[in-house]
Amino acid sequence: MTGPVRFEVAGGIALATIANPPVNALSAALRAALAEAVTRAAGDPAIHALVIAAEGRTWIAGADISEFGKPPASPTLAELIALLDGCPKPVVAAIHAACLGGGLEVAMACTARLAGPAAKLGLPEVKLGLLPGSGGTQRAPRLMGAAAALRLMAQGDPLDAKAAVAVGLADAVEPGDLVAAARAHAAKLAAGPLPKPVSQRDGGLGARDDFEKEASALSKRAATEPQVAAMIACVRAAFEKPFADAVADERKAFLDLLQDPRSKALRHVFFAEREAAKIANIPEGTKPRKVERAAVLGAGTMGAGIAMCFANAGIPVRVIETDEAAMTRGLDRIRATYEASVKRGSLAPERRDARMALIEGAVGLEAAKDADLIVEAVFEEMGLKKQVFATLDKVAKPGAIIASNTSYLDIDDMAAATNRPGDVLGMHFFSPANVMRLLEVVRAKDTAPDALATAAEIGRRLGKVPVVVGVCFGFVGNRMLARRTQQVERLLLEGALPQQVDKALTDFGFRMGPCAMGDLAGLDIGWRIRKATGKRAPVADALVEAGRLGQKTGKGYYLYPEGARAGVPDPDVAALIEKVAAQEGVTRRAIGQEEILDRLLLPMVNEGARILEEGVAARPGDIDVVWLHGYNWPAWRGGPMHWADARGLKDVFARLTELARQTGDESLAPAPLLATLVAEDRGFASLR
Ligand code: 3H9
Repeated sequence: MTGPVRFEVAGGIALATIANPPVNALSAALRAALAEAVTRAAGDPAIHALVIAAEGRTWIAGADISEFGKPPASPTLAELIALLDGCPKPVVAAIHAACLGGGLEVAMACTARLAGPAAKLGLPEVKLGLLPGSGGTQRAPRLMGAAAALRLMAQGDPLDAKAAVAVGLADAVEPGDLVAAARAHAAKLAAGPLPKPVSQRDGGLGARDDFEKEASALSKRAATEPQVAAMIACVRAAFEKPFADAVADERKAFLDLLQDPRSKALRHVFFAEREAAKIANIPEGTKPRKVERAAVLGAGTMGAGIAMCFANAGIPVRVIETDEAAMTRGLDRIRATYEASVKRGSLAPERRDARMALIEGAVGLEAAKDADLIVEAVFEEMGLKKQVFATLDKVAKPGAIIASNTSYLDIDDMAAATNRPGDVLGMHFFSPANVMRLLEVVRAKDTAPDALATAAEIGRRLGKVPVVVGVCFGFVGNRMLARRTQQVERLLLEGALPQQVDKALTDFGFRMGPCAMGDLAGLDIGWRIRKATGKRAPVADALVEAGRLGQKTGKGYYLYPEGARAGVPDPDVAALIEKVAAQEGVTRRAIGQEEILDRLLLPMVNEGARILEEGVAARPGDIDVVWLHGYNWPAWRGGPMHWADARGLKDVFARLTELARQTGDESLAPAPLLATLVAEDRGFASLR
């Protein structure tokens, strides 16, 4: 047998070994090869049992997600599973690693499941907006009880080998030679009467009450996540319907979910995240440099957060300040943050101590001399940054990477202050740096490919999602955010109130609206930048000048009575906005939620198109990943560029044209790339 399955027979036991890199996904070729293996084992009188094993980093990662939405190729997964279910000889799954989704459905249709110590068994379909669609919602409850099976499906996180055995999903953990043990087990099963397949087992579902309790605990999620509602209904059917009928219901639910825009968005995110990990336009095989020690310049909020990222990843880091007092304040800030985690119970005291032991304070740039990677997080002022880079050029060891955490400033200018521009790049962390997952890795004009690869690799070591972007004001995330912020100000002037603006975005799926977010961050930050750059935002300026700096002063766009975290609408703000609008000569009008949403999101999409045109982002999916991990864009909306595609670029184009006309704001006119795509009847996805 050729293809993704090796088939060999020894001592009357057949062994089918799956080799379908990278993750043994159940592609059409793998399904066909497995079906052939089962048919051969079933039909050959010299074979008494079959073992299914696999090589590589997973056993089977699930259905091949890239085939979803294409015409189904026979044998389908359901057909393969029916073959296994009806196999007249025992089939033993020898699961050495991750066994997920359709992979677990294959395993559950086998007669027995042996797990290696590194095995992980799970049904992660929920994360793709789906449910197990090949009998998983019926077999898992029969093996582990309906309540536990529903929990496994709704959480989507896999169980390790021991836990899988404890709940009944696997039969035993085999610490030694897994395949040999599976063969021996298969021979033993072949010697006795064939056990009933899981599909025909009576009982095993556990108490109905337990299941209903689990289901009602999920009712809130079920209201917004159709896949959760569907899995509750499917598992409930296990109590109420014959196996075949319940599987037919499950199939229909799966196919419906496959068409749901929310699942399409989540599947887009799955691939976009993996694609973003691949750096465009660097020579193949570029190796990252070694990073054993890091230094962070500046121990303010950002610097301290970045230093914690290194310590959390086990990388020794020196936090460098200009004087003793600032350095001590920074270290105290770090200690206090860890302390809070210990108090909350999310960090063990020993781990706090281990992390603190990796962080060392120092004064003066000389202290960066032995670092392999230096992240500069000093004040956002180009003169100062250039000075720092010029000094680092003299101090840093050869080959050290010198990164700036700037949010806006030109990395090329900083690189020009050194004699080693190839080692200079941006590493833009998002606040709070120890929490937010996005890392914009900024590629400057002369950044060396291996320096870029190093920053991306270190980002992953820090648990971040690195996305490579180019130099421009605000890079990808903040440049697009600026478009939204501009519209917030205009909407408020023209007639909306903060709570209406925020509601448009929270109804869309964001956890927080821009006004509440501004209050949380402090309105004085933007005000100071505007003052320094000669810009105005009449409403936001008036708020700050009235002492309303946000949560820290108990009032901003909202009122925060007695330190409340959630703001309440404040009639004084409505009055202030009306006054400012009158001063600006703007006649306020009622603005509907649909217009608010369009005006907040479409200018961002338009800016995204310009970013793509300029090559600041390599792929539309990269922009989506930036917004998902840096700004809490709801994953089930797929990111701004996917959302625009799903809405239809013709409509996006028409609305932007209309908004530009209505407001007289030329920046809202559709970007040339948008015009081209619409003319060619294509979407952003076609640029991948
Ligand atoms: C399902 O099973 C539905 C059924 O119930 C019913 C069907 C009827 N398909 O993540 P990595 C690719 S739904 C296609 O970097 P890791 C991935 O794109 C499925 N491709 O590796 C990447 O490609 P590239 C349920 C897949 O070691 C490469 O493999 N299963 C699939 O960090 C490496 O991926 C899941 O949801 C796939 N299923 O992590 C599991 N999986 O190199 C999804 C991966 O070209 N997968 N690829 O960019 C995962 O969670 C992780 O990939 C895994 C490995 C943990 C397996």
